[in-house]
Amino acid sequence: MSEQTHYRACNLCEAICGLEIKVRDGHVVSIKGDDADPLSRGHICPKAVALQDLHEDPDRLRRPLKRIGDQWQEVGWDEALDDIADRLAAIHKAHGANSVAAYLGNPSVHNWGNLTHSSAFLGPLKTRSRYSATSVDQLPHQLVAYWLYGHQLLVSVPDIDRSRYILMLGANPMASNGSLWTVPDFRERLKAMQARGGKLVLIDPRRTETAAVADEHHFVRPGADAALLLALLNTLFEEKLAQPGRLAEFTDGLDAVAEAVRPFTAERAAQVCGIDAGTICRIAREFAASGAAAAYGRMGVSTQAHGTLCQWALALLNIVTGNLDREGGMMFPLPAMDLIRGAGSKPGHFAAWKSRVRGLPEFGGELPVAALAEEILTPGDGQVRALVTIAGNPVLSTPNGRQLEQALGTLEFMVSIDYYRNETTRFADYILPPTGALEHDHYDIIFHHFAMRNTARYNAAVFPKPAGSLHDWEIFVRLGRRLRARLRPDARKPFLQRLGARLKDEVMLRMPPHRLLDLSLRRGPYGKQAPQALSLNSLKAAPHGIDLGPLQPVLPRRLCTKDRHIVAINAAIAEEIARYDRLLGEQQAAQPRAGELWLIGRRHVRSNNSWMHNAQRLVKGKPRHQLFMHPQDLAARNLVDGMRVRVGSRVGNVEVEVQATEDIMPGVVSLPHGWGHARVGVQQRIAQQQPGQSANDLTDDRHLDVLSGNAALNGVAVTVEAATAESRAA
Ligand SMILES: Nc1nc2c(c(=O)[nH]1)N[C@H]1C(S)=C(S)[C@@H](COP(=O)(O)OP(=O)(O)OC[C@H]3O[C@@H](n4cnc5c(=O)[nH]c(N)nc54)[C@H](O)[C@@H]3O)O[C@H]1N2
Ligand SMILES: Nc1nc2c(c(=O)[nH]1)N[C@H]1C(S)=C(S)[C@@H](COP(=O)(O)OP(=O)(O)OC[C@H]3O[C@@H](n4cnc5c(=O)[nH]c(N)nc54)[C@H](O)[C@@H]3O)O[C@H]1N2
Ligand code: SF4
Ligand SMILES: [Mo]
Repeated sequence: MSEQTHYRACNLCEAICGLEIKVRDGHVVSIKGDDADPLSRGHICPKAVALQDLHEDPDRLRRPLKRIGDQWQEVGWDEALDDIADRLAAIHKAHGANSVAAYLGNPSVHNWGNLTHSSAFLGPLKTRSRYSATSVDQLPHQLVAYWLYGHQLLVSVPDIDRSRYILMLGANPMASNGSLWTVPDFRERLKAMQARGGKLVLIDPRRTETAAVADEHHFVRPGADAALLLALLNTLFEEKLAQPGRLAEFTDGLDAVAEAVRPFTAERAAQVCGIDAGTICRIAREFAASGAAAAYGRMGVSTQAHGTLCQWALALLNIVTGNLDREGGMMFPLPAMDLIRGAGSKPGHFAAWKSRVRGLPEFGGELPVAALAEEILTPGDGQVRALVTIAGNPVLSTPNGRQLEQALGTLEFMVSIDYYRNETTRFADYILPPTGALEHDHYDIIFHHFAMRNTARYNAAVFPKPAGSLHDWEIFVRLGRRLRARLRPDARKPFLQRLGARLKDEVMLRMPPHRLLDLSLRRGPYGKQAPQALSLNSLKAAPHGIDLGPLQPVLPRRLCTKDRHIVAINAAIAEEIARYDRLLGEQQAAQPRAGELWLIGRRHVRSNNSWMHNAQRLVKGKPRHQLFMHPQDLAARNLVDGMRVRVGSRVGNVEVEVQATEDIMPGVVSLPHGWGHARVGVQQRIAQQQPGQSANDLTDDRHLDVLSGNAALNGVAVTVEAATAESRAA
């Protein structure tokens, strides 16, 4: 057969780069950047090529697996789906809806069928025991967007192509390629900004790959950003630099904000965060004077003890300087398939109920995943007895993974929809493998909501669906049907309502994702706009994607709050600021005890969370999972570079190799997450050759952002000592 060229966006990270994939005889011949993609303009990273490895990986599951003891057996789809529905329904009936929990992992938002159809399966379960990777990630962003702008997805992004100043905290786009900020080719865009006289100021406890290209980098003590951010705000108010401009017409509560941040002087913040007062004041002044500035923060300021406060303060920096919704500042994308204004929009809700054991608040129908293990392990009414995981690996990705592992072993039933037998799915009674990424069509529903330019792109599958396989969304539909038959979730409703719900269901179930896309595109903001009214057909005719132009101001129109006003501060934030003020007063924030160090995480461009270490071409070369530590901290403990050390926290220990580096703040150590593959029952043969250790065997399920319940994965107190001979032998 001759060679064919396919165009397809990469679904591995948030940059959604366009790819040009050449195939012959059912095999990938090459993967390159698609120069004609209006968003990524040819950019790719090394992970794109690993799509081929994923496609060909002999460890990738192709048939449902059933576990009997520690043996795995291939079974047919119908047999598996029937038994799963029976078992889930039985537990549901015996112990109530909340006894069945679900966890949705990160690739759920990168695979559009999961977004459109997971409710077909999870809907009939009607469980409040819902968890996802959101609460080890961006929960504070969503909560703040919901509070300020009335919708959890109304998130603003730096308009880098027109910006003159970016203040960045706790993000490393040179490794991550951007997050809650779809910005393929960050490096070139930054260079262009710098050539225009623009400046990137980075705040991070590690001198990262992004620090290397920034104009200024400042070390900050882990978890102490809130002090810095509140002091920046206070300086703006004190020096009369708070000029919200047109935003003032529809922003309420700015006087209350000024009042609330008054205790946070630059001098006081300097003591806490380690950045001197002069620098703090200078950054505030430069930010206000720029006229096109964006304050942005990601994982380092979300997954820490004051994540929500940090995200709120960042938003307020943009608002009070008039940079929100302004060209070159922080702007809101307007995606072609719009989940904010579209039918079935979910603005969010907060603390409508609490977790059973610890009373943590729900957000948007999900509980913080840091509570999952205790919900399984604690007996009583509502105890979780069955678990469904979809595209996730919480044993490696959520705090106190060892405790979760122990909990999973006690479940009555577990099913995982995943194509790997990984550290989590090995506990399942069934693993249901969906089609691989190149075997289904693709449209990015989520990341166009966070993109620095408005574009739209639909691509057909590269390879036909293999015989006897199912897409994720088809698995959901089949399981959902079976569950409905067994649980009859609407049985108590009046006949007509039941019929209505049934019909709506059937329509949804018969609608593949591309039909839903077509409807949404036609109803969306570009559905009627000449010359290129968007529909599925117009996207099919443009396989490189369609450019919809740079971001435009959208406020106050797009606000989802009452009266379309920004709610600058609410009671919860005001209370949190007061609590933080007290913590600082008692010297309890960001204060390690003698001998302790702060653990933070790290990402690498050749690694993707927990699941791409089975690609030889990504993991080859020197290991990348050492503990980074400052030479000063090594010397203080009589340790040397390259030694094996034992790292301990409240919840556990790991032994790892230590690497000395001046690029980390003294008092801080860094270990990447997603490693720790040396566990019995895992089947990822390449990953197991170089397993590393899991950072989440150290992170603490009790260490949270108090406001949201988001896990504080950064700024965990640890000790480091030499690994003993006997522990090494063990
Ligand atoms: N200490 C620490 N912990 C962290 C982080 C950190 O920075 N530090 N980061 C956190 C963040 S931001 C995230 S997002 C989480 C990620 O945490 P998780 O989402 O729990 O884990 P992943 O490693 O993304 O695992 C993804 C799984 O999905 C499967 N998969 C991939 N594609 C598909 C698909 O299309 N369909 C299905 N059904 N399965 C698929 C893969 O085989 C893999 O098993 O980790 C979090 N944990
Ligand atoms: N190559 C690659 N790309 C990825 C991923 C991946 O695993 N690999 N994962 C994807 C996912 S799921 C996500 S969510 C994104 C994450 O995208 P980013 O947030 O851009 O990536 P991180 O590397 O987690 O960056 C967090 C930074 O915060 C710093 N930090 C830690 N603690 C603190 C603190 O207390 N204060 C401050 N100011 N900084 C702190 C860390 O040193 C680190 O540099 O990346 C995505 N892209
Ligand atoms: S940066 Fe790499 S992993 Fe992310 S979308 Fe682009 S090619 Fe894929
Ligand atoms: Mo993430």
